[in-house]
Amino acid sequence: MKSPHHKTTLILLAALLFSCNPPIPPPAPLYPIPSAEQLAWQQMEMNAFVHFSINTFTGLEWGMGSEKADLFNPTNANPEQWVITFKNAGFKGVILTAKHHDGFCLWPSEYTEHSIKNSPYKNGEGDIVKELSDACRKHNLKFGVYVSPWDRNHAQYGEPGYIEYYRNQLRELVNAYGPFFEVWFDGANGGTGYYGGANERRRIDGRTYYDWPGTIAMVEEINPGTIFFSDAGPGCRWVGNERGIAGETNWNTISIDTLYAGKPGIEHLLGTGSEDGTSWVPAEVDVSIRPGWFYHAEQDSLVKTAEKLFDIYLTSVGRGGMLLLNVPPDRRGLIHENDINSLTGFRKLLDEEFKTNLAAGAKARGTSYRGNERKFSPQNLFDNNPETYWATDDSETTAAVEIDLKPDKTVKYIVLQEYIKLGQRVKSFSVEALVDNRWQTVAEGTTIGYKRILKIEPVKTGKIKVVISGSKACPVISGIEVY
Ligand code: FUL
Repeated sequence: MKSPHHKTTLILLAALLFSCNPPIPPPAPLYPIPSAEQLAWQQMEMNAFVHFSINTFTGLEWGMGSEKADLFNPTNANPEQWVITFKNAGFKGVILTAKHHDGFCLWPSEYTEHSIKNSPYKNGEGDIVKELSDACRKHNLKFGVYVSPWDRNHAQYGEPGYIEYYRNQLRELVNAYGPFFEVWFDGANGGTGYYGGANERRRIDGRTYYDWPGTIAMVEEINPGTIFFSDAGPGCRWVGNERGIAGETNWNTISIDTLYAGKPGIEHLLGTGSEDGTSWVPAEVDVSIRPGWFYHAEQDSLVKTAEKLFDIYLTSVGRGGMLLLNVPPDRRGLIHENDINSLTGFRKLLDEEFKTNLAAGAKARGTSYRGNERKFSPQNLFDNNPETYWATDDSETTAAVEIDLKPDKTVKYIVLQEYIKLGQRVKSFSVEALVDNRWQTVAEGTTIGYKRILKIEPVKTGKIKVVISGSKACPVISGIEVY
């Protein structure tokens, strides 16, 4: 029989061993960090925007608000065709202009007569918001709405009564067609409008008039977890242009207390975010597949090509942003053939260009990793698991990893991903390729964020090195792909 002393000695020994080698904790979060909803939203990467309304039938981009409801008359509307088109192209969600600046509602709102219920579409029995949200549910895409705060039809626009009306409409929408993954608050306001017949210019103070916190709290109560888009977030922010381009430096962080929707002069800041920003508000890159946001037959020949869409993908998703690509249905109520062709080509390009990850299963050597623990080793970069990562000790803010591709491969793209659950950290990095036994710099950059795609001059190489040259705290990288 073993003595009780023997047992005590064993326990002591184990305790001693454990105290010499306590498990290395993961890096502490670097605040601000994304909410669970923001994280899921960023992982969607690409969504479709649908501008469809009275403007589709008048040829305008901004209706005055005086248009007769009977102008809205799609002959063959088929929101399911839109959804199938978007799904085939790789989009994960759809956002519809339930109401644009002219105030016309695509659902039979009980709060106004300026809606689809007074149009010839399905003899006033149609409801595009319902038809599209049903189709999204059927095909497993997420659904959201754009509800223009500026309403050129409403008589009370500019007065408190309109805010009540706006909130009633939002509540009506969320209750009937929610949950919404995103709600879009557009900052645009040109002043003039029909305003119930007044036909005048009305100014509002964008800082105070809408009382966004009150509106957001109301929607949140019915539909928790919605991402609210505006120039000032809080869920996601406008990227500052409508050309499909996020900043090459793109922080998810920004200080929103001084911002508000429609504030002039903040476009550049919205594109880059700020390194020391106090809130997590990722950038959304909204851009149209056509010159206009609404369908105009004369723009049928001006649909962006598959190649152009691919470039936009690189400057949006490839810079850590969300791509919101507008594809407007035509007067039939269908996505036009030309748009479908471009989208099909775009999807083909994505599949071809990112077909084989040359780093999958590669051997990697890191200059260092956290506590020399396998849990944090660079091998995690290639396991295709977004939950594992390569991290260094807290004291290190630079690091490098070498990826063995042997035999030599031709490399065109490098994809880097930070583990943003613990915050955005990397401030500068470079990528090198070993050519004729010499390291050549093939790409340099600042931020990485959720995803950074670097298109490089094609290079034949057996080894790629990613160098993190500056980071706000120890770098935490979840993936590197090479194509
Ligand atoms: C802008 C609007 O004025 C355009 O008509 C369009 O809806 C675009 C997405 O946002 O601010």
